[in-house]
Amino acid sequence: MATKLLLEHINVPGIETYEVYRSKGGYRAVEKALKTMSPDDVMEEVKKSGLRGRGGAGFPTGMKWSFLDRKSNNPRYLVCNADESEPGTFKDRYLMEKNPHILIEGLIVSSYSLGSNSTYIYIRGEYKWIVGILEKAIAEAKNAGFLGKNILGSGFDLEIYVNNGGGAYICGEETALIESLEGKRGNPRIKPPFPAISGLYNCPTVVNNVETLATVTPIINMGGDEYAKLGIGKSTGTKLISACGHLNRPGVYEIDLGLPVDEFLNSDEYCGGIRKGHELKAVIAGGSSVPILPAELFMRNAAGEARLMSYESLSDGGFATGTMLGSGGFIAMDETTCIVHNTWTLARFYHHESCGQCSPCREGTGWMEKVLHRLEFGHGHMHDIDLLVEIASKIEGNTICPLGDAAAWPVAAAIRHFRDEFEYHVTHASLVKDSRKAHLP
Ligand code: L3W
Ligand code: SF4
Repeated sequence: MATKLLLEHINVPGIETYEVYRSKGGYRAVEKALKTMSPDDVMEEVKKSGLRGRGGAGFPTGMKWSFLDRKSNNPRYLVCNADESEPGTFKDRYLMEKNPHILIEGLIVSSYSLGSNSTYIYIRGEYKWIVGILEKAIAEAKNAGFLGKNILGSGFDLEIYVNNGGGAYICGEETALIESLEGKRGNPRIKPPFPAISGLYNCPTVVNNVETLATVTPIINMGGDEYAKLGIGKSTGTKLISACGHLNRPGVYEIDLGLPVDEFLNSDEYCGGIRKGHELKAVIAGGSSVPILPAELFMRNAAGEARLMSYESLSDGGFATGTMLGSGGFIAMDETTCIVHNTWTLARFYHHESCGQCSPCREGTGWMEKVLHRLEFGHGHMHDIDLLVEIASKIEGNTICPLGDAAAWPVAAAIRHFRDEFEYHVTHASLVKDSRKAHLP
């Protein structure tokens, strides 16, 4: 039976209200932390838990917190990254919409540990209706004495503010988010300095994803050591996965890290298998920025060993056979999917969302989109396929922020694993042209 920490009460009627959340043991973590623990004790529990950033990078949360410059005389800030814009990723939306108090509770405990008296939730422009849900939860928590001045007599003051973004994917990159929060255009900054040293208003800042900060609530309740017993190896605990595509049961699931991928795909507790009469062809396992892999690379090997839903197992084999757990946006595609079409669609997205600061990303994403358009609509040449690989290699590692890599990897991986489909679009150009006529933009 899967462990439920974040989604335990998700279907309890009224769980989005303070009264019901409290009746289910809500705000116990705040009471425990502020009455019985020092800020450093809280950080120690987070370190012991082995929690890693749930937004995509998987960076150890306790280590990130320990980088925060505590000697600075400037204020310190905690910023919650709710700019969930990665295609295929909708787990933070689900959590904030259905159980906002678990996030607010995690934010209070985390702010106490980091010494942040003003904490911000930066939420993507398209999630406008969730702003009201969060603000209501914040008002309820304040009314109950869990926010404001001298919380529970601890001497700790905290206000939480919600900031609605303008709808740009790039504002999910932590330094672009900070620029946007300061009222500027959301252009990523060059790192270092990392936000831990110079972040919001050039003050020490920690930026963590919604799921990461919500998970601090159960970690404090159960203790870091107990949390670390869940999961596998350095992939401790549970993870929210948003599953979509050609599945019988798409949705948001909380899994114990280390769950075999084939079990996640086929069990009725999770995705319930591929839609009737079809076969799995490919999977993007961690949001659109991670390499696509053919179905066979997710299946058991000859020795019966399974590929696991963990940071390590999914990246096993590097770019030859591996991908990433990323943000947990699991996109399943059956044999009706055209990989060329899919790759072109993603290339359009990244070109549109590039902030334009660095030439390899600004120009490269544009060229990849153009060349893929040629191939998709039956006007491509054989040499276009290697041209795409070359453009992707010129972008990778040569840009200010990870959007460049995120744009390059899906294209490179699609050609690495499905080259025959790109070739088919050249060798069967007239067939492709006919089938695409109706879809020409
Ligand atoms: C202080 C150091 N801090 C690293 C911090 C750094 C950041 C974190 C991880 O991109 C990825 C991206 C997307 N001193 C530090 C330090 N840090 N060294 O650790 O840093 P990094 O650069 O590895 O990652 P990132 O810039 O946070 C995130 C991928 O995730 N992704 C994202 C999807 C988008 C969503 C969404 O819509 N919600 O999740 C999916 O795979 O491509 O590679 O905080 O400051 N020495
Ligand atoms: Fe902007 Fe792309 Fe450079 Fe990131 S990699 S800073 S999105 S141009």
